[in-house]
Amino acid sequence: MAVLKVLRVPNPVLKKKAQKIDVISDEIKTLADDMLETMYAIDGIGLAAPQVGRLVRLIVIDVKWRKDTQEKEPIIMINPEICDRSEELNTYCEGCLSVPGQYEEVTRPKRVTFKYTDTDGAEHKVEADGLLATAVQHETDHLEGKLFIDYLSPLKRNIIIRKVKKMGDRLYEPDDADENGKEE
Ligand code: K1U
Ligand code: ZN
Repeated sequence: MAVLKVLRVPNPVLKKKAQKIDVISDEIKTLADDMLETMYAIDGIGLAAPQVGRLVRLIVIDVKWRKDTQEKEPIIMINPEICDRSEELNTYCEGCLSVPGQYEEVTRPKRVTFKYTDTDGAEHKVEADGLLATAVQHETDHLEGKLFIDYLSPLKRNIIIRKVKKMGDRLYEPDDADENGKEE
């Protein structure tokens, strides 16, 4: 397994639509394992294939991940699709591994029903709320080339992109933030 490089805004790959996976090849299974290793290595709860430069419809999520106990409950989703969204909304302060160090409130449907294929080719349909519902929506947005900052005003979005560009390739350190959690 390998830790992959995660693309950051404004990389144009992040704005592209990912392609459906027709064959669950060994290459796709290895990519899924590498994405999980990458997600755990940088403390994420999700990761989508476009974030590691692969334009295929593959996401991984683990909302149960706890670094201290190493408790894990990974889900690998091939061709995930949201089939139903609640009218009731929920606001969550989201982050993104492609927009390091930046957190903003995003309002989305509170509950969703989604389906996906696992690496053995079995189909699953799941009803979710809470963090899983938010994470599935965030990750499936990545497959459409949409980022959480696209829900913000153009002004806020451009300020965030400028901050991430300024950061270059260096790792985000929480020390970069001031006492309000905002970066210099
Ligand atoms: O897609 C990604 O870049 C991963 C992203 C997923 C996500 C975070 C928050 C809400 C929805 C989706 C992250 O994991 S960023 C890390 C993070 O914000 C977080 C980490 C642990 C618990 C909660 C959030
Ligand atoms: Zn993201």
